[in-house]
Amino acid sequence: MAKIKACLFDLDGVICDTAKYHYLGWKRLANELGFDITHEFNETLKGVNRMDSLDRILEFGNIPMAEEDRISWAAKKNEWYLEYVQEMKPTEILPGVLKVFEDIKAKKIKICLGSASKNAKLILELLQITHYFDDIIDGTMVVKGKPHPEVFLKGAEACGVKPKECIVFEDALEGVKAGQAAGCFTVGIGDMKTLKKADMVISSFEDISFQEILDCI
Ligand code: B16
Ligand code: MG
Repeated sequence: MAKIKACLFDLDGVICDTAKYHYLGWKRLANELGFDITHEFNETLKGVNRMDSLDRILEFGNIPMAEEDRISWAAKKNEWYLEYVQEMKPTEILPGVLKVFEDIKAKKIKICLGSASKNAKLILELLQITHYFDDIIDGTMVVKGKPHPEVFLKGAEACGVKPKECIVFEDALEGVKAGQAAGCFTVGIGDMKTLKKADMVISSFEDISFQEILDCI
């Protein structure tokens, strides 16, 4: 394995738990359309971009919808999501994340965001962690959603390094697939069974140091 020169971080589920706010938004949308979504179903939406998530939800609720209406429902969901995240504070940064950022910086390795979210920059601001990032690739900068590797290929390019010199940190299977398709070393964060495709799986940044991760590559 090549020397690691950049770390590409997913946002939702890796740095903070915005999934619960996405869930509230999608649930409200489903309810207004006359059906409901479960927490389990919401799990399958992790890492999936806004329009693809909406398509999966409409399919789940068996609701055919014209393109124009899909766009306006997606916009409504986003308005609700923005209301919910308004009060997010640095206390919502997941355990161990700041320590891992500091350890990466100390080794002069770059930090880049690789998120499907079009609201990623706002969330980084609310959490007051924008200054840690050398580069940010978010949902406004990619055409193809995860599991397509575009977001991580652009992340590596923005950092001026090769994909094989990057570690991707991801909580979603779609994101792990994207990281692998890009040719990066992938670290899954969360459940071993769901993320077993990753090169390495950890339950949280609290349980392992950055050096221990490097030692596994
Ligand atoms: P937005 P990530 C993803 O963020 C979320 O996991 C996913 O649930 C969400 O639908 C997607 O961003 C799009 O978000 O509606 O804010 O553009 O995990 O790639 O950081
Ligand atoms: Mg995620």
